[in-house]
Amino acid sequence: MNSEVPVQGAFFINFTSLRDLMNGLLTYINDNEIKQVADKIIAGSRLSAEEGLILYNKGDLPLLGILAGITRRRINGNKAYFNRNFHIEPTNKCVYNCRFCSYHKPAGDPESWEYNHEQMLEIVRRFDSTDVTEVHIVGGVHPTHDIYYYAELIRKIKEHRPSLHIKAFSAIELDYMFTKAGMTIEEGLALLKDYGLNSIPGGGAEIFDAELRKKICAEKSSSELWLSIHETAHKLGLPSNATMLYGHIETYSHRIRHMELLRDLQDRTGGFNAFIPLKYKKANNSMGYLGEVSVIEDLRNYAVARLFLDNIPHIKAYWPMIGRETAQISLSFGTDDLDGTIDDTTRIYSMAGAEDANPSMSTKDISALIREAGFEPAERDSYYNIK
Ligand code: V47
Ligand code: SF4
Repeated sequence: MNSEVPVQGAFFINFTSLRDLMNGLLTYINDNEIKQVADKIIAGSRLSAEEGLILYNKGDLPLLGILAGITRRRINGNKAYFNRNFHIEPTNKCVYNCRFCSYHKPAGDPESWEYNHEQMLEIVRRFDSTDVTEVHIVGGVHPTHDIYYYAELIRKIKEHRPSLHIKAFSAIELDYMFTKAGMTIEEGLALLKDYGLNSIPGGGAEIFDAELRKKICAEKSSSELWLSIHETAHKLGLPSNATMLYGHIETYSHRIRHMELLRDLQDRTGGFNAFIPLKYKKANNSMGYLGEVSVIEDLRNYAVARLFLDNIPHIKAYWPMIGRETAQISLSFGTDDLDGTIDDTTRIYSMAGAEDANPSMSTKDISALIREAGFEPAERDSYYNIK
């Protein structure tokens, strides 16, 4: 039997000698704490919050890359996933006013928009002759569009293209719809599922610490509500994603606590498909004076997420936000999913100053980018079945 398995990018080592290799590497590290954490990772043990913090505080980029590379290969082998998708952003009018948001505009603003059902179906019809498999629908929290408006939209999209997977509405949009309709979370989600909703995207999580939430998105639904909506969705058979907005005023402890709450929920339900770290982008919002964290910090953060979230199968590098090159490099720091082809259908990040102003990649482009990084492209559906 050939025991050679890929461990890091293009070079290959024998797994039986992994401990020897790591022992060799670890002799160059003078810090006992980080050595012990590295040992636990190699043994495949769960990290405590304290150990996660040690990684953030003391783990240098090369070590984190090697450790996250080992873990990502245990979970996902050499595969890097992507899908064929497009977005619909129904409106950027929003009743809230998150300080980091560059997207929402008040009604009457020349940059505000609001699509009706027919205009959104027109976007769906544009993809009729293509083999997209998923539509991602997220927008602002519109003051008057209620749950029936969105349920009807889902019904019409499904009627037009039954096989299209509908991943729609952040927990924040859902909370507003349910409250307005006087429904419980369970009733609201069951209704949308009945109309054809298939899964829930990860937005609105931001950072779960209540004090920070007061400072950056005071009006938004609480962390408890966000978690409760996702937990209920999982129980109803709707999988979801989780995000974390990082690189603003949070500390490493806030990031670890955020991920710990997700890991606890995932232990209970198993319903999260992917974790998506979202780097704070500074253009056109009121927190721009903070600047942005470096690409080194992005890569360290991906790696710690991969190492800490041992029960969430996929770590997504959302390429329209961080750019193709960072997304490509991130594959060597624990990520295994690059999201999808997008086809220039999202404005959320271009308005916040994203690297890619007109995000669109063909499956050929994504596959080439993945191969160049030493990984194996895997086109997936929305449940991560390989197509
Ligand atoms: O919740 C808003 C973030 C999120 C900024 O589930 C910003 O597959 C950075 O959740 N800088 C919405 N981030 C987008 C989202 C998402 C994206 C891609 C894939 C999936 C998925 C979900 O965008 C918001 C907020 O955290 N955001 N403004 C900004 N200036
Ligand atoms: Fe509204 Fe979402 Fe922007 Fe907050 S992040 S202001 S909820 S669109």
